[in-house]
Amino acid sequence: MAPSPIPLDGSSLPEILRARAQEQPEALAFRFLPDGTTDHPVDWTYRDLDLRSRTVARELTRRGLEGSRVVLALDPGLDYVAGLFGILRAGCTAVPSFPPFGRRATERFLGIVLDCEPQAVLTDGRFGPHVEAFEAQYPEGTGKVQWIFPDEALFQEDDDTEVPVRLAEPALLQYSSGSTGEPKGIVLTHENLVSNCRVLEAHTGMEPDRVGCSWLPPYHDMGLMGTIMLAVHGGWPLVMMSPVHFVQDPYRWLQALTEYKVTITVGPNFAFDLAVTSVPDEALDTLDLSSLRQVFCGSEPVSAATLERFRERFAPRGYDPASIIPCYGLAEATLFVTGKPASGGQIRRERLDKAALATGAALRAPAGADAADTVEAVSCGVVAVGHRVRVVDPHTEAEVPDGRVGEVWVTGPNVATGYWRRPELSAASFGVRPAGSDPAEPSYLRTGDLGFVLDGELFVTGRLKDVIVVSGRNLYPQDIEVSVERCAGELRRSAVFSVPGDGIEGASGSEDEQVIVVAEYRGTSSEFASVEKALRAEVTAAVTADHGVRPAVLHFGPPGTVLMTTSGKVRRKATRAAYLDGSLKTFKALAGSGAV
Ligand code: 649
Repeated sequence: MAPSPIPLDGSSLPEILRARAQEQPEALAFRFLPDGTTDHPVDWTYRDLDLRSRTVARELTRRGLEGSRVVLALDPGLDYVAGLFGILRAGCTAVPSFPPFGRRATERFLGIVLDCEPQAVLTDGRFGPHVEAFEAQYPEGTGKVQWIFPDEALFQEDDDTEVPVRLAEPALLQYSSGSTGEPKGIVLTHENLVSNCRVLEAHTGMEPDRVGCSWLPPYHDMGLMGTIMLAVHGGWPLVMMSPVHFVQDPYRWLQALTEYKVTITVGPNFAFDLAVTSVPDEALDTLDLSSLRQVFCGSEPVSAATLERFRERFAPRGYDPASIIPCYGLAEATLFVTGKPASGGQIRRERLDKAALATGAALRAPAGADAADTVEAVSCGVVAVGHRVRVVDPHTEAEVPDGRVGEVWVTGPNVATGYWRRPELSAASFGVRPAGSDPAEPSYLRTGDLGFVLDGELFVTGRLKDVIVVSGRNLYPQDIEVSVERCAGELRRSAVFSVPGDGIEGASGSEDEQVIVVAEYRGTSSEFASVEKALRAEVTAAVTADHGVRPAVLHFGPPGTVLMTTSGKVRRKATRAAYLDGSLKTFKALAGSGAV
């Protein structure tokens, strides 16, 4: 199953797939676990993927769709992968999405369709009966859409209708996972897609017996560009399951890692927490994680405490903590920006002076400093080969020295060309240069993330838009959220944000921003009623002690109160908007003003 060295220079991904199908037709390409367990795996070789994706391409070509945008709205699975490569092979631009089932998914799907105005949508046959009503309800943007259902009839005979693709042409429009109201499509060229694979391969090296495993949604950057495309580019097998099956029972992820001797996998920080808390003791001895060599952890702040708990629980089952790779990236840069060096050994963590960090200086805390006065930061590693990261003062746009917090700016071949049909926003986000730099320098992407560089490694501290400024100190909501969630096992998720001081009933009319905590309580209304008072006191005490600020409002609600993106990130702005317009979920019978 050793991947053959296919010449990659100047080739696009669909061309690489074709070469793989010729040179290693019988090699396993994808193994899908339809129910999330290892009981009924479905395997596709490179020949299978080649055939299936070619039939999709042929259908698109037959319909005259070359050069057009095709929304890929299928459930996670093998047909999704065939659809993706079929669209690329037909010379179309793929727009990854999910099927429009359910209110939220339909809203987001519609947002994407209205923004990108596709010529076709490749979606689930179960949507067929709903097309007419859907078009009648949303006439603008859907009128010219051709609906294509990849059923058996589509996957038939085999003829070759490959369209040559040009590397500098758009291959994919990636919509970010958060926005419903104002979707932004990131335009990625074939060059971007290949570049991302190449730099990740350079970063991770090439193991002869690599096997990947992913339960990530295939319509977001990490699942799509990080796992599916990387596997085809490298020619090694990828074991996939649906994110739904992972979330229902996270043991399935570890079971697949064990069963298929997986060497490389990936997940956001929350997945590692979930694995620790939800795999029962009695299941532990069915696990063997000793084949794992590279375990990527990115897409949200990487917590040293989480990784430590994961190590404690799974090191006895063969997990090697040196395999973890904290990493940072974003869809605007196709995916990958920084990661722990492959030869990096243990993760790099720094204990920093909390008060200094709040003023923008990353200073190592003196040995023996009180834990309450320090923050533990995990390094996201070194920048991808061929790329450059600079940390810039977001107001003056001048580069700041190492050890100072500023906005992370990135340049290099992974960086997208801009947002679809948004020239002004694209220029402001993608076409900037640090103040005083040579105009001959390449332009940079402003990531909107804050971080600092220490000894050549990037530490991400938070998002510029989320930072709360109280008395001249920068507070990072995710740090406050950790304090909230540590208070009680029944508090599972929280969102922290600020509102102007004069906007709150019962709060002093000060100029400062007021901190609002929204938290989910896992229990019934009456259980909540019995603990509410104690909970309020505990959360207030913890936040005040850890961050020197007293929350003005604690809003508790049932699971679902905190708004999330489809990739599992907290949507602080949306939660704030829902708080302000009174639409947050709450324990109704008990709702008071919430002021403390
Ligand atoms: C970030 C994606 C980074 C993201 C992933 C490399 C099988 C298994 C593994 C494998 C191959 C096969 O969140 C991913 C690099 C994966 C290699 C896998 O290899 N994109 S996003 O556009 O949805 O969001 C971007 C934002 O997320 C936050 C930042 O705000 C960023 O702007 N973010 C982080 N925040 C804090 N710390 C981090 N490490 C963050 N990474 C992303």
